[in-house]
Amino acid sequence: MTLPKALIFDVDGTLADTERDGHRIAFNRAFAAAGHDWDWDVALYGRLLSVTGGKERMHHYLNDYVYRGGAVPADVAAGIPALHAAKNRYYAELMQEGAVALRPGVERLLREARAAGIRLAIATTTTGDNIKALLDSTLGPEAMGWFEVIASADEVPDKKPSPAVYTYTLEKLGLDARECVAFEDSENGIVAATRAGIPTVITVNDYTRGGDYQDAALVLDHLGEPNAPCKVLGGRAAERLPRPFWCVNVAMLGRLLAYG
Ligand code: XBP
Ligand code: MG
Repeated sequence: MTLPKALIFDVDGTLADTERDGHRIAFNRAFAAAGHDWDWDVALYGRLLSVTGGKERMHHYLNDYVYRGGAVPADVAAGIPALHAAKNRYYAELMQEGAVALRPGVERLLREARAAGIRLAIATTTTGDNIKALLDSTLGPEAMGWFEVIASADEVPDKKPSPAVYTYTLEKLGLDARECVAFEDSENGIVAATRAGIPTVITVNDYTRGGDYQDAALVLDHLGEPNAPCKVLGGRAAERLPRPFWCVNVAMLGRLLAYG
């Protein structure tokens, strides 16, 4: 059985529900601290997630929701980087408090992959500090070292759905796309990974369920745990899975690649 040579993970929404329970709350704290009456509730944040990148998301919100097509005042636009930096400080605090847990099956699969000698990488639109805050609080400070390549907005400014963060990751790993499996949770994520040619497993969350994942190898509700089997929601390889199927493990990822 040929195993994948590397697993490449998105962070927000894939490793953990950081969007709803982390970034969203941190944005709201930063807005309040700066005296803005902007409030991103759970539903509104779901709509704003169509724009990747925290700074880009704030620009979009100001344009479409606050100033509604009128010009955003220059001083408000100029305040976005500082607001974003404050958001990231609140985000780090939330992670330290343990506000967000990893999604089912994530830690299990990471540990299985390491035990099998499969290389690990991260390809995300968020920043290195935010990745570290999440991994430190959920897996411990050594977990950053589990990932041979960490490709974030710090390394690759082009945000998903651009494939740039994935092509950069492949280049650093020195691997072909079809030797790897990507893990994503969103439409922007599947477009990015697919444009880079990487077979992709989607684990949907409350924000991304119902998206267009026709290019995915597999669409699941999560990666599965012994006490919480995953559900198959779709994907090109769905019909060819071993039965009973309850979790993503390294052996089935090898078969997934073999299906083509
Ligand atoms: C994640 C994002 C990010 C986060 C917030 O997308 O779009 O903008 O929402 O992080 P993906 P920043 O999961 O596809 O990588 O504030 O650091 O942008
Ligand atoms: Mg994501």
